[in-house]
Amino acid sequence: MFSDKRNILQLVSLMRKDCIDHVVLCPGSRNAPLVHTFVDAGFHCHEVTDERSAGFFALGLAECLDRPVAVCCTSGSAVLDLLPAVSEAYYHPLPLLVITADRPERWVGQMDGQTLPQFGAFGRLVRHAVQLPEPSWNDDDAVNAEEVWHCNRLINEALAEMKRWNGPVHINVPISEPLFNFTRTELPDERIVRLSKYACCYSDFALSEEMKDELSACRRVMIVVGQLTPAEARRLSPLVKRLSGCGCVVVAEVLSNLHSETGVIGNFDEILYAVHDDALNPELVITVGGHVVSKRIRRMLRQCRPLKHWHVSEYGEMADLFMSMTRLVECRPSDMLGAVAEVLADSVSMDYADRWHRESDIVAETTGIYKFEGFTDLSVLNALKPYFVDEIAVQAANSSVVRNLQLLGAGRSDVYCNRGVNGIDGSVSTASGFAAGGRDTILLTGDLSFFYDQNGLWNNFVHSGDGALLTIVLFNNGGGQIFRNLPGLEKSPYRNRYVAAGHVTHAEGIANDNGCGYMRAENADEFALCLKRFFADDYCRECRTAILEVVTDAGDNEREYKNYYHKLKR
Ligand SMILES: Cc1ncc(C[n+]2csc(CCOP(=O)(O)OP(=O)(O)O)c2C)c(N)n1
Repeated sequence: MFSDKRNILQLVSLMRKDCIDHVVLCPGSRNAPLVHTFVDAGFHCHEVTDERSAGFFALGLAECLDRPVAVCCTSGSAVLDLLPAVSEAYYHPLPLLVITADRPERWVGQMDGQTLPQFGAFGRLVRHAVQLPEPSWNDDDAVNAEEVWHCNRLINEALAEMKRWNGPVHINVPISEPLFNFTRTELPDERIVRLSKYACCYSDFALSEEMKDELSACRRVMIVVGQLTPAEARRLSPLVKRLSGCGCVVVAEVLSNLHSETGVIGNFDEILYAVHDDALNPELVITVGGHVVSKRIRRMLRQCRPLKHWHVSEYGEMADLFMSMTRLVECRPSDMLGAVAEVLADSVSMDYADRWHRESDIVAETTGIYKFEGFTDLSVLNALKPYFVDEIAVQAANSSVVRNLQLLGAGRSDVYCNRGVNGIDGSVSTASGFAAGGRDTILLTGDLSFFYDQNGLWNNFVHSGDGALLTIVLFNNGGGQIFRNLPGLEKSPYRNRYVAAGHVTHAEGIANDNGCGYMRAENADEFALCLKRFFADDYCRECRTAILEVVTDAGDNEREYKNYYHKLKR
């Protein structure tokens, strides 16, 4: 039996028709009619208490399932606790359907408790926000019939905007009392509006004559690939390979999920550290994908100001990252790269690409024989590489972890990271949600990110031990290691305590509280002993979620990091 609230049933019916069948549910009374209906209607329901965590959990699920996921919470500050995940979803982007239960509008601001202006609360960080009316079941009343249509239209609008932008949308659902009548036996058969944008817009994408001329006039063409989903990366791989083979320099970070056999230059950040040579500067830059981690490539391109910069954005967003954009191309990356490959074929000279590849080989040779000294974040990460295999997804937290991963690579694993707004506030929850989606996951995280989001372990997925395995490697260097790599900040005596938030916390208690397996290694010998046991099949399967805490020294890490780069200098 479902709730008797018509707006709720319209929403649930449309979500089901739209195949949005995973919902992260947060506790509360105002949203209880929604919660009850989702569960009773057979949705995949994931209980998460902390809304901040729930939002990120939903993002992890959406990444794993590669489709929209909903999160549903009660009224009041619970809504605002979703904001960090909403902002990540906006800039990442990821399709997140935010459903918030509310009091009827007449009670907002009347000291009625747990009430604040929810409609519009996410401001510019959602692609669309709607507030549903509360139609009754009286279909004989013409005004009410319009309310029913209005409610349907608003929900359809929100769902369409979520898909159009692949981003977050907000549906605020006022629910009048009485709240707990679960008397309806069926969901209404709602009219759904399908969005058919892709099929009609992109099927015959080709470059304009003007673009062809611009492209042919440039001898040094660089393609910068930012963060891609693994699925996007697989689609792009053959095209990237083709483009690399016809003289384009394709630079791609680990988060692009493009592998070396496509001919991409993955160690471009190290190259730019080692060599300063104008011959490496491009004339035309084409950017595809999401965010780029490397500051060096941004700095280099801002300084050299390429003649042309074409930014490819499926959603048509201006991102003039190198202060030199000359063209915004609104299409899918695969369409664009396919069209570019058609034009270039073998007309571009290989000189520019050869130069980059020579530099890449020299850097690879140096890093290939680099001997990690001591027990550091880098040496530990290097030792983990054999575990980054095809079937495993790697979730990287922000800060040093994602940068170190960029240096050492993630093997054959698909890699994910909350790079939308680079928060340290949701990595554990995102990884939890991802694993709840059914795929074995390794989370690599720094200590501040881990302790910040420890509620990411406080959910039914981790506690029940059902589903895929979640393996967490926690690099505990006693604070924000990244702040030791910021030139100039060492001049502040307050760096370690206040900026890097130095601490002496360990994760054992958190692991125990949440029923997770736990091992700790404080030196190379302990680590060697732990490693095999930790990743052994029986240990992981027994624990389901397990944490390996490696305790490293921030000073040693700093030295190793600098040394690693220093060896590259010529
Ligand atoms: C929510 C949020 N608060 C603050 C920051 C600023 N910040 C960026 S990196 C960082 C330190 C992260 O430290 P840790 O997770 O331990 O990683 P490490 O650099 O030590 O590997 C902080 C505080 C942020 N990105 N997000």
